[in-house]
Amino acid sequence: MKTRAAVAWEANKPLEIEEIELEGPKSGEVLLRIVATGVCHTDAYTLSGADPEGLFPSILGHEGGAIVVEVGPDVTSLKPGDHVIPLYTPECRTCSFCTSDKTNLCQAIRATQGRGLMPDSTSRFSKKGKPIYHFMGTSTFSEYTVLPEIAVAKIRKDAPLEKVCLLGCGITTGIGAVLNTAKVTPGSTVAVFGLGGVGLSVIQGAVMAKAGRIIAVDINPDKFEFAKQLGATDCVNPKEYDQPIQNVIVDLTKGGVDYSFEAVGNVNLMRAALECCHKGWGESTIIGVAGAGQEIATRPFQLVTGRVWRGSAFGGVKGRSQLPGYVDRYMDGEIKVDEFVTHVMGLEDINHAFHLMHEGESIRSVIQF
Ligand code: NAD
Ligand code: DAO
Ligand code: ZN
Repeated sequence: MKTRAAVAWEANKPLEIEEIELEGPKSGEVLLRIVATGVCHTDAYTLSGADPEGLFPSILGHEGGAIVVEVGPDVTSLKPGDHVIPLYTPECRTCSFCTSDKTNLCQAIRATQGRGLMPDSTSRFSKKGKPIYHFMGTSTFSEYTVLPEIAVAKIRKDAPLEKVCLLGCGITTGIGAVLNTAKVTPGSTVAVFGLGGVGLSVIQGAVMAKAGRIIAVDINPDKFEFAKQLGATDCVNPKEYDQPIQNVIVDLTKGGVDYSFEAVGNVNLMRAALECCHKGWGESTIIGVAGAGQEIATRPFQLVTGRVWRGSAFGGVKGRSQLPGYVDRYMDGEIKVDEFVTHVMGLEDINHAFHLMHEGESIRSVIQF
């Protein structure tokens, strides 16, 4: 079949909107109609060419809301008409990672997904016979896309897909990092570095965990108003201080925070986030994805004296089992999503969505097909 898609033909070039060919679902795969998709920092990172694993040409996009159109042979858990969210972190429920109960990082299709291919090592997308790569196993910048059944979370039909698409990445990641990875305890003090969609959702998670104090850190003061609306108790701009931001936070909290989160992807901030933690028990969670080849550093004595460094992918959330619960909590008013949608546009304007993100003018742009 044909599908209208935004194609990334080359790194650092605008996406091109065009009709391409899409092969139907094979065994264990489903054909989805994408109703809406968010545009995330990670799409921009890969498009920029800075991602060493970025493949071109490809169809980017990973924050989708979709409807199942057709199922391939051997699909048992989905049927046409089901409303779904694509998962860049699948859940096969049988691999050693899925059955470990220690991680959400399913490895069932990791190798082919990383090579921009479906599990049978081929692509479903092409143009004039030339294959176009999948991206993060999701490729939501296309009106139709094909995914493995294990990479699709079925959700309730009354949830608006043009909103809950954002639960496919940033919002769930921030909340999950607090609730599943750090397991923030009531009354504790939290610092979050970076107030994009992910960091703002760390604030949401910290409120849900009943944190006593939530310190929001960003170099763009325009982000502070929404952070406060979500529940931040203090807003700190590192540019207003002439000492390292970790020292500022240690002073502010009389010893350091119980939990910190880095949601920027800056290795210097990752160090600051660790070092603003309280001696003896403070725990820092890295969420941000740093540039290729970058490394983190701190004095090992920071860890010897009780601070803990950890990381979180997709908020530790197992997509097929747990994401429907996040949709329920949104529908019950417990998770805010609508407020994160600052811009809505058609696929033809998707390059403008990237521009708004680079200028720090959007939290999330949502593309509606
Ligand atoms: P974003 O670009 O919307 O937000 C980043 C924020 O950081 C902005 O508000 C910016 O002003 C702020 N910032 C930049 N430099 C700063 C500095 N030196 N000090 C303080 N604040 C600074 O990004 P996002 O969509 O919220 O994503 C944040 C990070 O999380 C990215 O690296 C993204 O790739 C990553 N991410 C990780 C996962 C995961 O599963 N681990 C999932 C989604 C996104
Ligand atoms: O299992 O090795 C693996 C890969 C897991 C991918 C996790 C991705 C987390 C961060 C990506 C940025 C989110 C858009
Ligand atoms: Zn698995």
